[in-house]
Amino acid sequence: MKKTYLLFCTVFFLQILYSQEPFIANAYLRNSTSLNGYWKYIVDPYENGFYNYRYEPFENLKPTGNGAFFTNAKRKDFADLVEYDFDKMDSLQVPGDWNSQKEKLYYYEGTVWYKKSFDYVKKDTKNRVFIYFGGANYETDIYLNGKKLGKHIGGFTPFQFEISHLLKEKDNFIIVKVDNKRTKEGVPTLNTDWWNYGGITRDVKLIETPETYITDYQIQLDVKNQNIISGKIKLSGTTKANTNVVLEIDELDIKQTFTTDKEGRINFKIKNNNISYWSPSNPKLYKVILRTHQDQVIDSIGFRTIEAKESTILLNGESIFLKGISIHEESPIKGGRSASIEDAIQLLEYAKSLGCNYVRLAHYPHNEHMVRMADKMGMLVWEENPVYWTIDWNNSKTYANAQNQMAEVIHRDKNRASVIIWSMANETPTSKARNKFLNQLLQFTRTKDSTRLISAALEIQEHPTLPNTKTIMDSFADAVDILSFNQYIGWYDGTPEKCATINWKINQNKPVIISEFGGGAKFGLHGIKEDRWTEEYQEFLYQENLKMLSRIEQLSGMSPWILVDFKSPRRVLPGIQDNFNRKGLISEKGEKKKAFFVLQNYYKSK
Ligand code: GCB
Repeated sequence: MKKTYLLFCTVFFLQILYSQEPFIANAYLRNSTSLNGYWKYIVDPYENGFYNYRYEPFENLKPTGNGAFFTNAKRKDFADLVEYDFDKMDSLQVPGDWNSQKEKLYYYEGTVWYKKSFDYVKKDTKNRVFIYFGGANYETDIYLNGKKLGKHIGGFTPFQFEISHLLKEKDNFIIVKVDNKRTKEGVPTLNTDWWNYGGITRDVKLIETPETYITDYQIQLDVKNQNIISGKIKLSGTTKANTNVVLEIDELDIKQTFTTDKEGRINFKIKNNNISYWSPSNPKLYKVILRTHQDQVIDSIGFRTIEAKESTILLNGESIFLKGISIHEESPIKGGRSASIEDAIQLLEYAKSLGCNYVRLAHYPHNEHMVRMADKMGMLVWEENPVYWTIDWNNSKTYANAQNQMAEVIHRDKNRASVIIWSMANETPTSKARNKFLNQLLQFTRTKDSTRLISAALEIQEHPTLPNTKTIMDSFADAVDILSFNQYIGWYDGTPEKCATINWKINQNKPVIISEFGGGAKFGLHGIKEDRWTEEYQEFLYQENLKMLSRIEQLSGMSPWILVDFKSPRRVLPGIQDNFNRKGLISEKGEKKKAFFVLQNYYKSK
């Protein structure tokens, strides 16, 4: 009885948490009002503004009392006791992590409260208004004018709330509690090799729509027929049923009207023989317009197909080798989490100059500028769920969290031609519970998006009978479309000379992508090639690895670790690491190391 009740409570809780109406499609290009800029903040390690002294959340109390930070209380008379005042506090820039903005918050993991005031006059009184967050790490509680809008878990995907009912023309105040504490049940969990940046790390905006509006759509090339554009459109609002939606792609002479069903949905197929297919050498994007009598959305969409056939990857039916590099979401311009379009362009320009046609966005969904720019620049993309290393495999909340993050990144990026691979996880230790977790996630991903390839960064094993031979013994390798694995021969496993002695026996008849290999070097440190941390060692490691990897029959691509040195609290070697993982081909100051040119030459030859 007790058990059933508990299960009921968990399911109920998860439903509340993850059943908000999904955020609006194409928030990126819709007309909006930015709430970026300076926000007042209070650092609250004890969550004093959230719980009273009996550790009861203020939001459950009536009256709430002056202690609750989300009420933005002000002292009303001489006797009134209010022990905080947002308006007298310092400010943080949004979007941005707090760690790199304030020296005192460099290592901080906990709660910070943000506050911003704003006025807003609707264009039409009947319109609806939503507040949209591109991302905040890790758990976020959001309040408008003292009322709770909701909570979001997951540091790397968007969320929104409708605020039409609470919005005033003057003096609104939005208060956001962001908590980046790591937890054992979290996704990611306690242990990672990157900086746990906290804060409202991505754009915040207000989006105004008519009462019935275009909430979602997916428009792409038909998987089975390259002369057909197929898609789905969805309206939300009281007049969503039986409404006409016009789809226009001028350049293809397409202008068609469809009518929604009872649920406000449309499924369509349009034949067209003149489509110029999107690819790295032809990143053609079409202006696509969707229009109802009230609403209009404009997007830039590329049309391409992607398949894995035996051991080759086919882009628009033609075999392609993925010349890639792994990237963390860190700004090469000012350090910290990257958040701007300039950061995205800089990172992708680096990858271009390396000769890449592909990037692995590790180890979590990056900000939307990255995939938007990848679409424009002709860069293929691997996107990844932060199921990293050890996860609490048996915990249903952990699973729900991972699945929700997957759903949100698919929801955001399903119209991006550049995105070709959804990665489930990175370097997860095999076990029954882990296999069940990942298989469930994979099934879920396929039902959400059956048009892209699925992979995961796995690990290698010693072949059970053949000496000096590496293989993949992981049942999840049978489930994925692309077999990817990380390997560190020459760094964690021996020195670069070892590469020459290694053979590969990979039994899966699938395309193979080496999702990681690499080694550390401090830019400007020179010596003999046997001397670890020198640029020469890293250069040698790349030369030997590239020779070794070319002995893999099914090799279809790679994304070595990593484009730029990045911050990690695990990396403490003084004078060399100083909190940076030094496996970058470029230093955090933008200086190219010798190994950069080894990989560049290899890609030129491909
Ligand atoms: C890995 C991880 C990556 C680490 C890297 C390293 O295998 O996937 O997150 O940063 O190794 O440098 O050790």
